[in-house]
Amino acid sequence: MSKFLDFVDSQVLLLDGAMGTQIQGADLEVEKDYWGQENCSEILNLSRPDFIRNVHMKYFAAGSDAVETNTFGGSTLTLEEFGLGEKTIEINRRACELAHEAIAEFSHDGRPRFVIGAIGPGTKLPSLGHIDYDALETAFAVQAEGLIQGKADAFLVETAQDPLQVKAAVNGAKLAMEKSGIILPIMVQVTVETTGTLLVGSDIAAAATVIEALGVDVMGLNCATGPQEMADHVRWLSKNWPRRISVLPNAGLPEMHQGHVHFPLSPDEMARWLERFLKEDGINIVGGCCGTNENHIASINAMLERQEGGKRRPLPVARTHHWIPAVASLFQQVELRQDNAILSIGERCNANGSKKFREAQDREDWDTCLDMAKEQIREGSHTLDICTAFVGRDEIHDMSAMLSRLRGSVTAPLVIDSTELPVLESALKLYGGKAIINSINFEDGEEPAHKRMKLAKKYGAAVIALTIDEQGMAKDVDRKLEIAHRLYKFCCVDYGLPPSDLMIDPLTFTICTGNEDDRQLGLWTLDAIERIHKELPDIQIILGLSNISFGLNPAARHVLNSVYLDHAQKRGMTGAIIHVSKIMPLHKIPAHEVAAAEDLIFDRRSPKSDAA
Ligand code: THG
Repeated sequence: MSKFLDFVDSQVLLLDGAMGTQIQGADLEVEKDYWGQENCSEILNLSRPDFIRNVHMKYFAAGSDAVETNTFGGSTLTLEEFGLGEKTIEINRRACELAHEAIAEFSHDGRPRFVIGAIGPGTKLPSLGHIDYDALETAFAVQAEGLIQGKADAFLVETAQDPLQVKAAVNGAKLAMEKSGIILPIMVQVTVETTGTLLVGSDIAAAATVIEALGVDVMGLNCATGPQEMADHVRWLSKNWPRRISVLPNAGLPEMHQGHVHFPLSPDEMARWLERFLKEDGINIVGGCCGTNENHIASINAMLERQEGGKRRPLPVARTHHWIPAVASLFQQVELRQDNAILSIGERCNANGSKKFREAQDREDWDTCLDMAKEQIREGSHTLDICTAFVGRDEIHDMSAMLSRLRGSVTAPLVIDSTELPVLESALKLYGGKAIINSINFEDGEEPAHKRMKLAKKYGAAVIALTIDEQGMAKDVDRKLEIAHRLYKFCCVDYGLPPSDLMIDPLTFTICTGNEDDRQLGLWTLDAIERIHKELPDIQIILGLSNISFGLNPAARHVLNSVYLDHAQKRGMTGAIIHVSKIMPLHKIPAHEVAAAEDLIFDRRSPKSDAA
C-alpha cells in the first residue's frame, strides 16, 4: 500500500486550507502575474512559483501533513478556456514540484509530508449535457499525467457536483496511472449544497453508491457550506461508507459584507466542529476549504495535538459502519435487497416487450416513452429496464435519446438491456447513477463477457448474468447451477465484483406451449433458484417473470405471473423484471385460479388443470 494511505490509517491527517483565499488576499497583478488571464489561478504555478510555494510553506508551518496542489482548474478543458490547454502537463507537474519544494524546506524534522494532486470539476457538467463523457475523461487523464510526473502522492477529485464527472475524473486518473505504471490512491470529495444534494440533485447516498463502485480509497465532503451544514452528511458517511472519510468544510456559510464575501467561522470554531466529527464520526482526514487560512489550520493542528496530550497525531476513532449494497440513479440510492419484497424492475420500456413503447420509439415520441417510465415508477417499480433494440433502427441513437432524457427526470436507477457492447458503453457514458448491465452470458464463450465486465468495473455498474453457456440455455437444475457457479467465479472472483452486485438470472421459459418437453421448465427454474440461493447466498437472483406465461391470454398471464412470482420469491429470488401494476397479491386471486396456476407450475395434470 502507499505511504500516504499507511499514514491515514495510523493517524488523523491534516490537509491544508484554501488556496483561493490566499490568492485573493494577495496583491497580484493581472498582466504581470496572471499573464492577462485573471481568472486562471493555475498560471501562477508558472508565473509566480515563489508565491505558490510560499502558500504551501505557510500551511506546512501551521501544521498541515499534506497540501493540495494549485491545480483545481488544471484539466485540459479548463485550461483551454484560457488558451493554455497545451500547457496542461507542465502546469500540473510544476504545481506538484512547488509543493515538494515547500516540503524540502521542512525536511529537518523528519516528519512525513504529502503532495495531494487536486482535480476540480471544471466548468462543464456532463449530467447537464454541457460536455460529453469522453472529452471530459481525456482532459482529466492529461491533468493526472502531469500530476504523476510531478510526483503527487495521491489524487484528490474534489468539489464534485456531478457523479458522472467523478467517473470521468477517476477513470482519467486510472488511464494516466496505467500509462505511467504508477499507482496512486484516489480520493473523491463531493460538494453538498445547502439544498442537501449535489448541484445535479444527487443525495449523499446516491453519490456514495456511485463512488464506492469506482473503487476509490477515500470519500469526503468539501466546499459549499460550513461544518454545521455538513454534519448530517458526515454522519451518513460515518454510519455507511466502508472506507476512509475526509471533511474539508468552508469557514461557515459565506456572508456579504460591504460587497465582500466573508466567511464567519473563526479558527477555533472550525477546530471545534472538526473535533466533534473526529470524536463522534471517526473521520480520517481534516482540513478546510473556502475562507480557511493558515490560522484555521493552526487551530485544527492544536486541536489534534490536544487529543493525545502531545505532538503525536491521534488515531482515527474506530467506527462501525454498515454498507448497504445498492444501485443508484443520479438522485437516489435503491437497495438491491428489499425487505420482504423483491427488487422490481419495470419491464415496459422495452421495444420487444411493449407495443406502445415500440411504436412511440419508432416515431421518436420520446415524451410518451418517458411517460411510460414515470408511470412504472408511480406503480412501484424500484428500477427500470430500458431496451431499444428494434430491427431497422439505430440502437445507440435510440438508447442515447432515452438515457439523456431519463437520467435527469426519473428517480429510479436504470437497467441497460442490450446485447450490443457499444450500446451498453454509450449508455454508461451518459449515466451518472450506478446502473445495472443486462446482461452477460457465455453463449459465445468468455470473450464477450470479459468486455462487459470491464465496462461494469470501469463505470461502476451491477451486472445481470444469464445461465447460458457455449452449449446454450441451461434448462435443468444442474446445468443452471453449474453456469451460476461459473458466472460467480468469473464476475466476483476474477473481476472482484461484489457478490451483492451480481444478479444471476436462471431464466424461465413459457410453460404454456402445450409441448410435453416444456411442462417442467418453470419447476426446474424454481428448484434452481432455491439451490443458487443456498449455495451463493450473497448474490441476487432475478427473472424476467413475464416470460413464464407467453401464449396465454392477458388475464391468465396476470394470474400465472403473480403465482409464479410468489413461489420464486419464497425460494430465494430477490428481484424480477415485471409489470408491477399487473402483479396481484395471492389473497386477491380466487383460490381456484391460484390452484390452476399451481397445477401448471408444478406440472400436476388433471382434467381441471388442462382447462385452465
Ligand atoms: N431476463 C433478463 N432480461 C430480460 C428478460 C429476461 N429482458 C427482456 C425480457 N426478458 C423481460 N421483459 C419483458 C417485457 C415484456 C414482456 C415480457 C418480458 C411481455 N410483454 C407483453 C407481451 O409481449 O405480450 C406485453 C405486450 C404489450 O404491452 O404490448 O410479456 O428474461 N435478464
